[in-house]
Amino acid sequence: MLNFISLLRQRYQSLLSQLDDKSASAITFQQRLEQLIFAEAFIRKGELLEADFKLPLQIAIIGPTQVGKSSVCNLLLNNKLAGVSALAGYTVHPQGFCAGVSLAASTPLQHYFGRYQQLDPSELNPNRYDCFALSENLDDAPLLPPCILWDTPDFDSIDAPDYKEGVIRAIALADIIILVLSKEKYADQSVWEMMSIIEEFNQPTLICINKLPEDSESLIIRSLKQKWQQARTDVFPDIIPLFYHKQTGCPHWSATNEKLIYQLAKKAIKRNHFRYQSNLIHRHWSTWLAPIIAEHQAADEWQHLVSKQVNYALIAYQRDYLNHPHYYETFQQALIELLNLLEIPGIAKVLSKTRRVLTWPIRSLLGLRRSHRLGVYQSQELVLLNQQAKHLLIQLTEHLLDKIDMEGRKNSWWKENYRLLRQQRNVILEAFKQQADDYHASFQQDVEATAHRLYEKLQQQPLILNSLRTTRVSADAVAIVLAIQTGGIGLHDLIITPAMLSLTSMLTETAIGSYMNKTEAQLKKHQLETVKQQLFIECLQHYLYQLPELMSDSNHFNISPEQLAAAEKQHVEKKHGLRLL
Ligand SMILES: Nc1nc2c(ncn2[C@@H]2O[C@H](COP(=O)(O)OP(=O)(O)OP(=O)(O)O)[C@@H](O)[C@H]2O)c(=O)[nH]1
Ligand SMILES: [Mg+2]
Repeated sequence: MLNFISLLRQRYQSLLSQLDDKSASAITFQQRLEQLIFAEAFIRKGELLEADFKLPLQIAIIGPTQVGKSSVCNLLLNNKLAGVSALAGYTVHPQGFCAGVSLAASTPLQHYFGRYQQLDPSELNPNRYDCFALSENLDDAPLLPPCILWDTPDFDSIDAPDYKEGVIRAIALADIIILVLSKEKYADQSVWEMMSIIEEFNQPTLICINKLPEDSESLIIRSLKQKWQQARTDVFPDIIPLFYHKQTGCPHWSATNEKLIYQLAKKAIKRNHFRYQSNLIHRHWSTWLAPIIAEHQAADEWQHLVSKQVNYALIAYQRDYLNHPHYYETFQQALIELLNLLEIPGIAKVLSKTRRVLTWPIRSLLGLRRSHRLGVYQSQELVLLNQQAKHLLIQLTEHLLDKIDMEGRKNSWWKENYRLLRQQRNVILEAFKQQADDYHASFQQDVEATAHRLYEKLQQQPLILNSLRTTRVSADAVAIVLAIQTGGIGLHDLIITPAMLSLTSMLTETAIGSYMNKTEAQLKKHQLETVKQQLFIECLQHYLYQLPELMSDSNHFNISPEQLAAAEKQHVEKKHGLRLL
């Protein structure tokens, strides 16, 4: 699950970098990105618990800028370790202070913080955010149970977005939260947004109201309670009012609240972490995945569109070639091959030469063009197939333009697909042409096989065979062969010449007529299936289906339905307690 959440986070991050900061989608994506960083950090915390590192109690002091977080941290540590300043956004790194525990006990935290580097507080650089510090508090801290106390950066100042990830990591790590607020800041939207997001962590919380003016305590607490109830569904936590102590220059923690943090520590129950983790993911799951599902739907729609166009192309292929009385030539090629097999004296030699021209057109074409001695034979079928492929791409381009018009601002997927189709057009057409040439060349074997079947059938009818051998076919055929050789006529002209007509009529009128019709129908059926599979499905449709996969990760999530399904499965299993280790 961590891998999938990290992947989602990365994709949201790169998409966000492409968006205009102020756009509505940028704001939504920013929110989701934050939720994902929270979830990622919380899952990492779960990994620490699972590995049973016996980590000390973690307490995070959080709050908006200048409320006195670092001052409260020092107060609790009974030491001046955290940097205090009147400059807003002074603390920019999570800083952990080991109170009553050794620094060595915090070693696993480097794994938790991932790309964040652990440094000594003296090494922290205010201009580099991806680090955190850990140090030991050597003084007695009577208000704290043994723990690591974290001073954190603010989450509301202008620069906060730059270092917020550090705050999020410290918060997700914490077993206890100490929220520090002041009279000026307790009502800020940023505070309650944050408190709402982290409710799912179920961390025992304490609120410290710092810089409190005399006599304003009850009024602020009442108003604060309202704010809490608007943002959260859990019980309103303990409040500690902190008054300024003139002698120390620090807030003052009253003796009556001395044991409060010890009591909170007892409430910090780690064993429920996985339930909270799964609730957290469950709460946001559908929102996080919505744009990915939208991409999958667009891809499905695209595939539907492609297969519809492929079907139209196949219908056109049947209408304009297979079932076209003038243009269909494949079976006629079988008949020419039959002529050859009949070995009619006088033309056998000429025919066998011509056969190479007629039945191996692609291979011959090159030779023919080079020699210029023979007319160029161009397969009607190939011309038509390549035209169909071009037409199909034009139709798809038009559909994509319509889609872009219809979808308004949400059309980036379609725009990108349109761009890719235009960019890949020639590659696709060239691949199709190549595939069509290969098909056409290899299909001649089926043509020959058909001729052989007819010939075998004729051999069972010696009377017909003999009369065929003595027809005037020979004289006509020689004339036709010569005509083709000089480039005067093409194959479809040959079909309607007296030679072919006499051959075909002879065959259809004799006893093998029905067999011949059946053989022709079989050849056509097989041809349709071959063209459909090899050219339209495995070539054209395959290329077009895969087009969206060329989209760049910086513009699109590009998370496959399989990846999504695997993550869904893991999520459901976790939800039902079957934790995957
Ligand atoms: N008057 C008064 N000032 C205080 C009190 N606590 C802290 N301060 C002052 O408030 C300023 C900010 O204190 P910090 O503890 O640095 O506040 P912070 O929340 O850590 O601030 P950032 O790190 O910038 O987010 C400092 O100048 C402190 O001296 C208090 O109780 N009363
Ligand atoms: Mg500070």
